[in-house]
Amino acid sequence: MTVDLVVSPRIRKTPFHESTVKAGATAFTVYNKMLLPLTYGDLAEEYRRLTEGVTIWDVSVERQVEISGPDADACVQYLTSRDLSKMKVGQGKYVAMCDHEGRLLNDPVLLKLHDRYWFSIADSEILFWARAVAAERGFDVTIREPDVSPLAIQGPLAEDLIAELFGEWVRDLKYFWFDEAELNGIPLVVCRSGWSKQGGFELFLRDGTRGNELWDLVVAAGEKYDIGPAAPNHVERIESGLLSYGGDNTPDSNPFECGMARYVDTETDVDYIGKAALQQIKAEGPARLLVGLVIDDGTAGTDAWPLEHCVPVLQNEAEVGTMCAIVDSPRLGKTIALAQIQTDVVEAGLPVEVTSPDGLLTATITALPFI
Ligand code: THG
Repeated sequence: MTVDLVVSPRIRKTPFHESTVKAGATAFTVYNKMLLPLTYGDLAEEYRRLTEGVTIWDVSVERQVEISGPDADACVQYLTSRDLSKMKVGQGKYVAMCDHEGRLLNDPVLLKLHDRYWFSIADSEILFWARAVAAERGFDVTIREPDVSPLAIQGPLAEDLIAELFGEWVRDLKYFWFDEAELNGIPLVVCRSGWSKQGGFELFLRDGTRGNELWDLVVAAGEKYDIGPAAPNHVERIESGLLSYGGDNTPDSNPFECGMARYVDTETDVDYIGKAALQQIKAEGPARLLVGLVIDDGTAGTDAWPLEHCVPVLQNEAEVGTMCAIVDSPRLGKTIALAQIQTDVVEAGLPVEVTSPDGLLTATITALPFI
């Protein structure tokens, strides 16, 4: 039986969609109201290529929320719980956006271009939020979703490939820094970034009509590096401790409970939404922490990818947290998980138990990242 996908203007195809289908994408999900390819049918091979070679990912779903105009600096700062006063044009920063209670609304990569900012967002409605805040505050800004779609090139061989396509200058880009560039006249931003710790770049396509052309150019140049199609990799990102917003946290989590403490500046003169709440949470200490779990023995039904429901974490039969992701790590040879666990339990450092199809499994709490 084949099931056709019904796409409407509500659920959008990406500029690379045709290429991903041709390359053999076998599963998609919806993210920011757009189709995100998840795999090309062999996750083990995609993981191997990502950790040893180079892969190409359609991550157009990381939509940009663009803020420009006379008050852009002030508006962007007010939306961000990180001090941006030293941020330079050409720089990107991983940031937290919080509400007035300090709840995490999104964890974008923020790019500062010469005349505008892009919040490169995870899966939540930041366009509405930013427009509402700007209007209520009277900021003189224009906020829109531009025609910009990131294509990630990830893996240890990514730098050689990107240098071949764009020149040796890309090797000097620091993490999250970027520059504007063209490939065959296709307008792009080339940024050293991506949702893996294997090294790599993102090409922000600035003309959605030319996505398949860009895909083909990268794949042709990547042939000699044995490039292959892949997608944000659940196993690698858990090993690397990268947050999946909405996957690892609840709508009530604050950034301290999501492993984002180092991106919250509470001792700063700049003002931003949620600052007082975040100062108070920091002073009192967060209720939970995002930590790693190493499962002591057995497998916890890890083919259930991703976990459809978060499951309780127990200690002496009492619920002390929630586990929302679990995988077998090829590089560690262990089953590992991400969980939000009560701070006092984390600090005590004693083993916990997770519920699994195999029954209760003992697990050791560990700091992130695993690798
Ligand atoms: N690329 C782009 N936009 C994005 C993502 C991306 N938007 C949503 C989502 N991914 C944002 N989430 C992350 C999470 C972690 C990192 C990048 C994006 C990351 N973290 C490094 C770390 O944790 O070690 C470094 C962060 C730092 O120290 O500044 O890279 O992938 N365009």
